Amino acid sequence: MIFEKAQNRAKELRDLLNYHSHKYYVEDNPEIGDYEYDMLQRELAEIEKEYPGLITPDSPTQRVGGSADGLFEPVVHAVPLESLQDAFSIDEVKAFDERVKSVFADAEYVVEPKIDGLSVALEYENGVFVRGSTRGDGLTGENVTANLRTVNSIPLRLKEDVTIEVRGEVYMPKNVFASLVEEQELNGEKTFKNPRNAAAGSLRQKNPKITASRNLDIFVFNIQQYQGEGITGHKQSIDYLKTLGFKTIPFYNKFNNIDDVIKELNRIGEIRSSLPFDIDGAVIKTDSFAQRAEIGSTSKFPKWALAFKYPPEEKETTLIDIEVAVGRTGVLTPTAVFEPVLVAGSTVSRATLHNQDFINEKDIRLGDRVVIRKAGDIIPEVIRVVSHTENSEKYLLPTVCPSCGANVIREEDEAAVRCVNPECPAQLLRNLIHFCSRDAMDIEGLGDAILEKLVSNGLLTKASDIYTLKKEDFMTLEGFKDKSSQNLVDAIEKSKSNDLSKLVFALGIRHVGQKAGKILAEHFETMENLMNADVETVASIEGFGGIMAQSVADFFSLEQTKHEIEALAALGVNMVSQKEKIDNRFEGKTFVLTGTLPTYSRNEASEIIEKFGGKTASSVSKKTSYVLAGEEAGSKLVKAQSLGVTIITEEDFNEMIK
Ligand code: 0OX
Repeated sequence: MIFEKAQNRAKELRDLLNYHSHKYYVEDNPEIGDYEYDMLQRELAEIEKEYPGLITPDSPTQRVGGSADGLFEPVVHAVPLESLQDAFSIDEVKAFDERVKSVFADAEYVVEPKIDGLSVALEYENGVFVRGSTRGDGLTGENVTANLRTVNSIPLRLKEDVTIEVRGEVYMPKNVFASLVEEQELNGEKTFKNPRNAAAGSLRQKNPKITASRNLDIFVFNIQQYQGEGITGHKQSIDYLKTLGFKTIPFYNKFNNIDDVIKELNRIGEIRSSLPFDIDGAVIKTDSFAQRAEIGSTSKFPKWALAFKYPPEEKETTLIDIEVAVGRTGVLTPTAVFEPVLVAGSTVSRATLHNQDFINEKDIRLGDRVVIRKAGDIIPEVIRVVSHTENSEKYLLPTVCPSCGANVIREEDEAAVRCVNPECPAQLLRNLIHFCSRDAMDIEGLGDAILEKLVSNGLLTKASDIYTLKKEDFMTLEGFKDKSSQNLVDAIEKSKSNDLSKLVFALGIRHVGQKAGKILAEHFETMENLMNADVETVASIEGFGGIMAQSVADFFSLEQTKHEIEALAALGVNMVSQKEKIDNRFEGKTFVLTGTLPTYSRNEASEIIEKFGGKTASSVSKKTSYVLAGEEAGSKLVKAQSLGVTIITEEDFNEMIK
């Protein structure tokens, strides 16, 4: 094709594609089929391939695979993207109205849904989309132009060649979210919690192709910057944004009194769960820009707008069961299992009951009729009991651990009931990770992943099993060779001679941190003494409170603990404190070193002297206590003799430090 013809056709195709893209993605009213659209797009791509100079930033071929320049670089917003003040009751809405009306008795309001997505700013120069950024902290966001270009409802070229900055909310439609989660589940991937998180995760992709595959959408609801004239109010501005080709906020009705505003809030609340996108409220905005300017803003939000938050939807159901699981920290967590109910757009059948106090407070019993809602529209929770069944009894958490059968403990001032059995399988991995960690037994190389494998292979059922592991055991693990296996065996062996303080900390006794481990080891000197100590003795140690002492006593009173300590000792793990008592035998003494000592270097000898509280000096004086003389000692030795300073040999020195 000759260049001029190609140029004309390319322009024609771009305009056609932009037109049909708008019909499809913004108006939801396509005029041509997907096939026809693809053919047009392919024709344009072919021309652009032949004449790359014809590629323009607003070409529909540039949505995916266009430039990713500046992705995630900071963008300072010329006009801040303000946030909204929240209101949770109609009274607060009325108070807002009074505040506005006290300034402008004739104020009118626009009510729009509050989309639960991510705010972004879109900048257009002469009608062409040039930059898009996240809200960030409102003042500075991140450049996400390449990712926003993949959002089909964001026009790459406006219908007028205006220079304008707008604000909108990028969101993931509910149905898109549902299929994404289904796909993630199928692939065994971590799933997104809600459409908002999914939208955020999709917009923060380094690869715009992934963003493109997520089918994000946008609603534009604000003009941030615009030089044009004649727009004096919010409703009018959104109408204008619509004519420019933006997909604007779906309803934005104007009202001249607060009662109608409240009716609109209720109407939106009622249709909320049937909308194809998540909303977390409705926004009330003073319509007139002139009035807005007068009313002004606080440092955080405009005083002319308010976000009304809907209370979470509530549903009644029957509590069928309470399941109790033991977490990796040993805490017993009760979960309510109820007849499935549809709440805030999805079916739920389980909710955490947190702990015994929560159950007591609400007097939750098996068989109850209960009210469920979703906190933040996401996490199901039991909010109250409607009625008990006849003859029902108060529910109590089990007194033994459902995982290992050991007695559970509820500490004073603590809501949680926990299993402190160090051998409890539910807590095993966490305990092992802690046991091997640097501040504990410091077994280099024995990290989370290897421990997990050893546990799942059945090679570790308690910490003491670590000391039974052989090189061959590691060789069976993927990726382990002779050398790496030997290194682990050596690291395990080395840890046997750790100080008692490390072992005490490694045992993972609740409330006993590294420092407390050290104090206990130093105080009791042996594991045996520590195990036999009663609560009072432990509590009498400085820095030990009642809770800590009780926790130590509880831990050592368990049969399982006793077995474990015996096993560790039998496998050669050190059970005594090696704390060097502070020995200041050289306190106040000054040594001068001269000549070459038979075995110590000067540095080594100085270190020993200092360790015992002594000092070294470089010249001999009357104040010198000893001159440690080696071979070929020179003038210093002579001076020492003349001053009558005691002269010692290395042999004498060794005697002194014995
Ligand atoms: C939304 C939404 C967010 C403009 C002035 C203060 C906040 N999430 O749907 N923000 C605003 O308004 C901005 N409106 C909305 N509809």
